[in-house]
Amino acid sequence: MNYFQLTKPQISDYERDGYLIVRNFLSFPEIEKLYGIATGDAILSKHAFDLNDGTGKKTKLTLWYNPGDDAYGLLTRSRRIVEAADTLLDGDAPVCHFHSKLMQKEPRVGGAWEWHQDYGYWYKNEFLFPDQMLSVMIAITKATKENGCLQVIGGSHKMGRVEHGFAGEQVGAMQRYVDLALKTMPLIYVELEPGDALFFHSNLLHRSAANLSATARWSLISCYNRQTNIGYNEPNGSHTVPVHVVPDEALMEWTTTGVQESSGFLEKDKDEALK
Ligand SMILES: O=C(O)CCC(=O)C(=O)O
Repeated sequence: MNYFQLTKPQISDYERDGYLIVRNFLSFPEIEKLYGIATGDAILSKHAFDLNDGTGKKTKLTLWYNPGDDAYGLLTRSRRIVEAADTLLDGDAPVCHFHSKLMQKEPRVGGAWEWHQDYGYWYKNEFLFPDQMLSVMIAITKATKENGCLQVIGGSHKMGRVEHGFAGEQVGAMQRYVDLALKTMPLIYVELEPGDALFFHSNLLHRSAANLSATARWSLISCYNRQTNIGYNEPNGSHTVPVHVVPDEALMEWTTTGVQESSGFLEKDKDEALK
């Protein structure tokens, strides 16, 4: 397996744009294995919940805090992701995993995500340093305009945190600032092939439209944080536990399964802060 490392131009692109797309981050056999496990994963389905968007359409996801030895955990903990996060995050404390979400945007019903910054949510959890938090989205299926791929406003992470209010069961950025950002910076549709990765800053404005197509859009989003960036109002301690890194080969070579009950799932009714 090739040793993956971000290049200097990739790092500069991330700093300038607040996001970075890495094509073929996972090989075809890796994504095939992950997709096979995810689609037959009874524990994943058991802990999935629906989130209403502003129009009452539902989007389904499963969220957990502790990455284990299951297929998703081995990817989330793989050297290539953790080292890339370490390169892109501000500071030098160990990299921790905050949480992962398996997004299951089903055909014709998968609801929209309103314009927001992840730090719009995480600020409410009283994290102080947005530059020490980022997310990595791995496309498990193709993500296209038609099936509601992620949209981002390039460079919007440089605006700092925008005020957020509620939009359906989600949190949405103040429309006036979204409109101004759209007038000033480019809107990008992040179309991905299975196995592509998107790294994005916690203050990058992003959203996605409903999936009105006939194909599902599934992705894994893992969020990382520096150990010294404490979420004073975040009950789960995962975000200060350094990631136990595994070799990139683990996903293919280790015996693995679907997500485990010990992963620490978010149950929607118990917690109003969804991320
Ligand atoms: O997967 C999507 O469509 C949007 C997800 C998102 O915006 C988020 O998790 O912050």
